[in-house]
Amino acid sequence: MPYSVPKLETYSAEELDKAVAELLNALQQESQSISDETTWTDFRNRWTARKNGILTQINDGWLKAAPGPQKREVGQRVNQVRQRVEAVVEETKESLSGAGSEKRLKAEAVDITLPGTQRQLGATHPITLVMDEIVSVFKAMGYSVAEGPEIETDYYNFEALNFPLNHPARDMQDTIFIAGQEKKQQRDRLLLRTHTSPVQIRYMEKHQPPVRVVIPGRVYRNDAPDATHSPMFHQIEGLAVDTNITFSDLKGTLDHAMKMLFGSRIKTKLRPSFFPFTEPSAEVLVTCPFCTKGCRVCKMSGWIELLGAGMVDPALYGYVGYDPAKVSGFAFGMGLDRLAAMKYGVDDIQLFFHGDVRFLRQFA
Ligand code: FA5
Repeated sequence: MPYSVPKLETYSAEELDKAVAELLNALQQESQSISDETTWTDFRNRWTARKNGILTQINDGWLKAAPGPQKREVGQRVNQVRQRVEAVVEETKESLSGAGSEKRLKAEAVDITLPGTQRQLGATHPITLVMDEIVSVFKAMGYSVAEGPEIETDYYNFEALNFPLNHPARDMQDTIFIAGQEKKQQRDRLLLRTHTSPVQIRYMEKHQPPVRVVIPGRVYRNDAPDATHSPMFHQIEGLAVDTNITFSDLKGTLDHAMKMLFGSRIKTKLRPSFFPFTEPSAEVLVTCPFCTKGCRVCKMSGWIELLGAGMVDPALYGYVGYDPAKVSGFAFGMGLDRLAAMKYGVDDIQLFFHGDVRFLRQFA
């Protein structure tokens, strides 16, 4: 017989004791027949449903109907019963989900003795290989390494490097500008940096001489892609500022670096050039590492042009608060993509950026 709430006659302590004991006994028994979510829900509703649940029934049938003097006593008993019922409902729910999670654990068990999924390891990209190699050559000479933002202001990319506003020197590098900058002053307008030279200014703003730093990174120009051009390419910048730095320091440093990179037989020579931020400026050429008499790579000349360089134009020191009467320095900048192409005998720099695994695997 399923339990049903009895009517109380006398509301005496004995009658209450007996009724409560029967009720708790029924609660205990019914809770033991819970086997799954559905039987638990039925159980919970039967005991706690607001409308006609057993708790509601004892509230109405026992407490509300109790004569005034016994209300207090009956109220206490009803409360105890309520707490007990709620606790049993909660406990049975918990043990049910415990059983469920055990079932799930069993179903989802993993055999850890099986071999795992093999993930292939990547390898360093050839441009990064060359970049790392050059950085380590300069690190060995005591240079630090710095980086700067690829989205740059006109001020750092041009103005502070002595490219005057509206000067045709700006056309030397075809710039990719960020849209919607017209309302800003020219010097604050954003662009994709066309070279790593703006980091010279950023670095000198933050560091006092002596400065010796190399700055690798990505740069961007509005150049149509072909075998020797890419709209995104890589440069490494060098900067040394101290007292009494001379042009022969520049030549000696670059000559040593090129020998470290290409071998001790390599020679360097300088040819006059122009950059707004160096004075005097030079192009640096190295003897062809691939031949002694002339070949396809050096276009039969025996020499390869590798980088731009020069003495830091003293005008730059004014922008960063250095005293041009006290310090001097040199800077250089090298394109890494053409260098990597030359080093690995690749005839089109586009291959570096297509992400074709068959090409990249050769450098792994
Ligand atoms: C400069 O960018 C100067 N900032 C270098 C410099 C630094 C000079 C410090 C003096 C002192 P230039 O515009 O020549 O220089 O570019 C340098 C190198 O970038 C070139 O020699 C070339 O190797 C590479 N380069 C230029 N445009 C491209 C391109 N579209 N794709 C691939 N490489 C490029």
